[in-house]
Amino acid sequence: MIKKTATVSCLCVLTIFSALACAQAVTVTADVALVSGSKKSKARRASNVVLWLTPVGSAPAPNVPAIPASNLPRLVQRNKSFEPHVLVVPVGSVVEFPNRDPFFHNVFSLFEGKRFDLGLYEAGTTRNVVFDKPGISYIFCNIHSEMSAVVIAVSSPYYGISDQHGRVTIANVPSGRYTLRIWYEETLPEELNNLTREVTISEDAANLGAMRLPATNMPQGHENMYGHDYPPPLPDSPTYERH
Ligand SMILES: [Cu+2]
Repeated sequence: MIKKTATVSCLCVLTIFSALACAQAVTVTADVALVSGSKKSKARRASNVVLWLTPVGSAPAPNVPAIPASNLPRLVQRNKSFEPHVLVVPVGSVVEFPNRDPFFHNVFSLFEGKRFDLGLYEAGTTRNVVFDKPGISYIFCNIHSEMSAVVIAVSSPYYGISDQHGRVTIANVPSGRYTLRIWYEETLPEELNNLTREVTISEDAANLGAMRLPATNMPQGHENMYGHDYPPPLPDSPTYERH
């Protein structure tokens, strides 16, 4: 009987703790817009802006739940492009790179972040990459210069990416102090660093408000995995798309 009572009390305490934890976790929102050229120019809403929050000071490091193998994040190669163009994952995530085109791709990332070369792989096959360190990885194909994507690995489960209206939503953020970081493809790294700031999240302060990011026309183009310009396609090669 005593044992049973102890178990019930234990369950009660656990329930109260989890209820408290739930009550303190809030949905953080923000609205991002881009400004280019002069500061007076009109801001435009932007998708694919990434925000993430990392706990500050003595706050315990958040537990990042493992993603089941049946539901891995993926960068699909389809119609000579990557879908999605921007992918955010917690550090340690396995990302799938399935080739859904009827021809070969050769996916690589060699310039920053996670470095890898998946080699040539054919239609219908897939490869996995573990993003085991925080950072920005620029993903390209060594055959099709027009293919590009970005994988952002963050050491926090609290991240979000803006939709077409510029709205970012980050669910289940416990109240507390965080460092807010922002990434956008067309904003220079030093500008992004300037936007890093500390924020306090609570039920009364879950909206980070409007944010304006300076957008720059970044230089287009990149080198292939050998550090050279892309050669013109060879129509007779089996690795290229046939028309
Ligand atoms: Cu390709």
